[in-house]
Order: sequence, then C-alpha cells, then structure tokens
Amino acid sequence: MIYSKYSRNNAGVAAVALAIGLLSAPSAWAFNPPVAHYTFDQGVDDYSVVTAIDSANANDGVWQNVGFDGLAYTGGVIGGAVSLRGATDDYFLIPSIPQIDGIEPTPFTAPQLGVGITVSAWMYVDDDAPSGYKGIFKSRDVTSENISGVATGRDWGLAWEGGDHIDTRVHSSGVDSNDGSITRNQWHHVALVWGNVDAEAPAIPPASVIYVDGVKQANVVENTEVFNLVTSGAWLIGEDSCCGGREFPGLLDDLAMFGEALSDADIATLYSNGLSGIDAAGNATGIILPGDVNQDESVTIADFNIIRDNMGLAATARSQGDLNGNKRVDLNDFRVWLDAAPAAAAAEALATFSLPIPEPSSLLLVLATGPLSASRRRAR
Ligand SMILES: [Ca+2]
Ligand SMILES: [Ca+2]
Ligand SMILES: [Ca+2]
Repeated sequence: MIYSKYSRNNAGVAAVALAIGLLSAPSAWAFNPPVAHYTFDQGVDDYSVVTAIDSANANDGVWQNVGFDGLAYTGGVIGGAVSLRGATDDYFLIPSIPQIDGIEPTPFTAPQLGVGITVSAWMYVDDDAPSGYKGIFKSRDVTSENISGVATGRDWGLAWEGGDHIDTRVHSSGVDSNDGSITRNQWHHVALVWGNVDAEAPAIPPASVIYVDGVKQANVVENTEVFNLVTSGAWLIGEDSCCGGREFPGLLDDLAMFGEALSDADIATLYSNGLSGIDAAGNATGIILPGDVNQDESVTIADFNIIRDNMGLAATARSQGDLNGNKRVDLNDFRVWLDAAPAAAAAEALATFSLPIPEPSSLLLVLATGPLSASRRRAR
C-alpha cells in the first residue's frame, strides 16, 4: 500500500489523493447517503460544541462527561475530527438510529442484494495511546434476530482491539481485521458491512465483512445467521458500554451509518473520496493542512505568528493555534507547525527566537527543549 508511508500528514495525503486523481476521478455516488453521519467539522473552530451532530437525520450524540474537559477537536482526514482523551465517560451516546429499525436481509424469501447496514469511520491513535479493547462505534442495545430467535443486549459495531487490528461484532459474534492492519500515528479507514453482499450466491445470506483502508479483510463471515435488525437501540461513539475502561483514546472522523450493505466498490469509493477530502455523504469538505492555523490552505509564517502570540494560553478554537486539539497553545503546537512548514518559513520562525524578548517567555522554553524538528510525533 503506497499510503502506509504517510503518517498524520495531510499534505502527504493530499499528494496521494492528487496522484489518484490523475488516474481516476473520485467515483460517482452509487449508493444512498448515510442515515446517520457525524463529520465533527463544526467543533474545530468552536470547542464549545458538545454534541456529535448528525447531519443526516438529527440522531445527535450526547457527550457523557459533564465536565467536557475530555472533548476537543482538531484537523481530521476530511475537515475536522473529534479528539478523544479516553478517560472515564469521554464518549457520545446516541439514543437510537431509528432509520435502521427493521432492516431484514430476508435470506429465505426474495433476498435482495444490498439489504443490511454499513458502518464507516476514520480513526487515528498515537504511539502513547493505551492498548486494549476500545470502542469506536458500538451498541449493546440492539434488538436483533438470529436463528435462535429475537434477542436484546447483543454486541454490535467496531472496536480497536489490542493495538493493531479492529474487532467487529454482529449480534455478538466477533470477527477481526487482519493482524497489523491498524498502525499508529496514521489515519485508517475502517468499515463493517452486514447484510446481503454476495451477488454470486444462489441464496444470499446476510454476511459480515470488514474493510481497512478500502481493502476487504481475510475474515469474512459468509452467513451470520442473523436475519433481522429489529430495533437500533443506543449507539456509542468512542466507547463500549461493557466492562469499563473501553473509552477510545484517539481521533475519530467522518463516522457514518448507512442503511444498506455497501459493496466492495462502494467501500473503496468511501476510502478514496476521504483521501480527497470528500465525506461519506459525498460533500467536498476539503482537507485541513496540519500546520495551517488560519485555514487559508497554506502553511506560512502567519500561522506561526498566531501560535507565538497565543503561546501558553488556553484555546477555544483550532484557529487560535491549538493544532493538536488539546485546548491550549504550547510547544507541541509549534512542533506540529514546524513539521508542516516550508523550510524558509521554519528558518524565519526559528530566527525570531534570537531576537530580544521583553520578559521571560515560553519561547525561551522552546530554545531549551532541544532539537525541535527531530520530533514528528503528534504529541497530545
Ligand atoms: Ca470531518
Ligand atoms: Ca495558513
Ligand atoms: Ca495544543
């Protein structure tokens, strides 16, 4: 995969997207828009947004940590992303997604290709994010029917498990993505499809398929023996309600629930479009460059000046210089800018440190921190 050498560097992503574009334009939309869609674009320049806003059907997610201090936003793959700390109650609760109630792939009578659901999301975890079973988008409140009958409280959705792969659940049956498919310090697109996806089968059973970065994973369940998603129940963004300590410690972007089982080609479209800054509903939102504070689509000394002027201060928006989404402007934000800045701008910024400084300044601390450009790690 040519993408694997790119870390959290949207300039690189954009370059890849451009290269893809030279070969083929983003595919035409071949499927219906999501029934629930969380872009996390609204919070980037207003950290007071404490709702996961569903731009499709107002199935909004409610932030569960009443202090709100675990919630922040930063640049994502497509516009903004939510930055989750992973502490207790740092997650959104969606009371239900009623648009998926009653989706029934009907395997025995008149099966129809494409009946089912799809969950699609972009995720990012740092080197220092703790491993473990961490919920990305989960429900243990679905009522579903399999060959044994109707049951509630089963496990549905996607989680980041053990560091390097995704665990998916359909009516509690678990299937993993390939070992090593989820690397750190890099955005990955993940998707779960449940439903009728096999055009070749004489009778179409509801299958379960996982995709990472647009690629179908080895573990495909041809027949889940789950026939009916009776009612949605509550879904959690960034948490699995079981067991405690399963809050997701990283970034999530463009989370979408589709009321149909998308095809291999559809998932590849979601992935390639995402790299081009096109979201799951087909909107060309664009890409926020990592060092671009003032969002004029370039990384210049003007962006550095904002960071410098706000150094050490609390931030209520990324545009104040908080590039890593931790609600304050500090050296880590300067590092993010420095990594993204053209050489001339970086040299100009570093040169300003030799100028007289009227009072003890955090910029002196910058000088004391050693080789700045050595770190390309996204600090939190
Ligand atoms: Ca977004
Ligand atoms: Ca800029
Ligand atoms: Ca910051």
